[in-house]
Amino acid sequence: MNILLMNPPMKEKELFTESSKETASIIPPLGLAYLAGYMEKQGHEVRIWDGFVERQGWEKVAELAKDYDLLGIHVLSSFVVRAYEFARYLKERLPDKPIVLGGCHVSAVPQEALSNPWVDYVVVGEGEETLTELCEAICGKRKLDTVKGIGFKVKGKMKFNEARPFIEDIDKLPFPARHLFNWKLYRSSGARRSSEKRDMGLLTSRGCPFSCSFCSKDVTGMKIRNFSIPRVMAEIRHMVKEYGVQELAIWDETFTTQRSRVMEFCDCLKKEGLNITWTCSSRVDRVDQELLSKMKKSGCTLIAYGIESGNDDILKKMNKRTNLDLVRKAVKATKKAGIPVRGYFMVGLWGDTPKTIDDTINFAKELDPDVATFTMMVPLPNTLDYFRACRQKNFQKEYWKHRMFPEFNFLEDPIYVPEGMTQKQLIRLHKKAYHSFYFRPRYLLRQVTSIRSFGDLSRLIAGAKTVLKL
Ligand code: B12
Ligand code: SF4
Repeated sequence: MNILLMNPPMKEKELFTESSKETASIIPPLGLAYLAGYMEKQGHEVRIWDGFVERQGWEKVAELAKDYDLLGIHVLSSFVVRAYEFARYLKERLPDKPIVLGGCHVSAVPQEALSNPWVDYVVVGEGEETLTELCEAICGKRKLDTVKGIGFKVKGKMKFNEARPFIEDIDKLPFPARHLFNWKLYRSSGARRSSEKRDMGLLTSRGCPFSCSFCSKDVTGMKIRNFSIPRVMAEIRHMVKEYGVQELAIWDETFTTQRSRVMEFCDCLKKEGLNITWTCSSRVDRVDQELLSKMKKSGCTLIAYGIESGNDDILKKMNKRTNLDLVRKAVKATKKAGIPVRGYFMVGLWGDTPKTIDDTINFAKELDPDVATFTMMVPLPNTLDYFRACRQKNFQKEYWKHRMFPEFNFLEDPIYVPEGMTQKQLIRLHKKAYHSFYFRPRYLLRQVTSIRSFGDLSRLIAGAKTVLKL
């Protein structure tokens, strides 16, 4: 079959604010590349059309879509409004083309996604095997009832098949089809990376065994499934050879969960002698000095920790299973190993008050990471925080149907305000977090003295402008 996989079309001003558009990265959708790689291996012709970066009008896309047998749309909760609108637009113009929705949002609330009259199928969870079987069913080679993990319609009535188990042996998946991206349309900024090197995202595993209350886990689940280290090395060699990658962004949900595997990864990467650096995300309870030194020696140039809050009680409420002392220890050890730290903090968490948010701001300053991000908590569908928020009177339960919340469009109108706080207070504290973290004399001095190139300088100016305009 000819398959067109799409991100819904977004305008630049919808993705970024005026202040963030210079500093924000635009990163290709890796999930669609996994899906496309697998479908190509099964003999299908696949194209990825990424509406976040492509600038053709909707008519042009409908024109393009005429040549395909199946139209697939990736749906994150942040872009639901547009994804549904786009599905409708395509269905009205091409009524005979099957429209399939997949992705995190669809996996969290499949009934809602399928209830759109212009959607024919939904894929719940990992898409590789499910879409393959769905294509077979659409071609008449098997019955729809036998395809695990889908929802479909029979005479207008929704029907959902049995759930599909997670893919156990993920090593059997081919490399993501990165060749389908138009790389010229993407860019990486210093905000996410550790340098100006050419970087690219990579997963070495799927799944995370923790259950933080805000985290959406409907696609990859609780059990960690690893790509074998030889396969990871093969993918890295491929990325270096084909795309000239100089820095890897390891997007595993929490890379250092399995200590001995990370040790092996570091040894093997060093042995490869590729002269590349890498960054990753981790948990503060899953690092130690020996591991960090090894990571540093094998080229790790940034670790992003989900620190979330500066208040132990809030950390408990969100089931983070960490505490402030563990955070302090991890950040100290990471700095000692010579690896820059990015701290992810959240404001407006369940149970947050102006006092606990102030604790978070003060804790961020005490830790003094190289980069800090303060996100307003959005209760994603099918998470514990979502169900908690639904019990609050002022919470709009289907907020995603009414508004979008892209990554860099800082929220002027928070989706969730903790009980007992006002929207105004939350917005003020969010701004305060950025201003008071980034405009500290100590931080500014360190940034200025670390300028080594024109690129460093322009990133610093762009970053300062972003924070100033908040
Ligand atoms: C890496 C990552 C990022 C990266 C890059 C994402 C990218 N461009 O690939 C960055 C840092 C940019 C990012 C940003 C954001 N992210 Co993010 N991110 C991730 C992370 C850690 C891995 C993504 C990934 O590669 N997954 C692995 C692949 C295999 O899964 P997948 O993408 O879902 O695709 C599979 C299936 O869903 C399905 N599928 C997907 N699309 C389709 C379409 C069809 C037609 C079919 C049939 C199947 C199908 O098949 C795919 C292959 O199995 C996930 C966590 C996770 N476990 O997924 C969060 C995650 C996807 N992110 C999330 C969020 C909320 C965001 C932001 C909105 C945060 C924000 N507001 O600031 C932004 C959105 C920005 C944007 N422009 O997309 C949430 C999404 C929850 C939701 N309900 O939508 C997740 C799940 C994190 C979490 N646990 O809460 N993210
Ligand atoms: S926030 Fe991180 S550690 Fe917590 S459940 Fe999600 S991926 Fe796992």
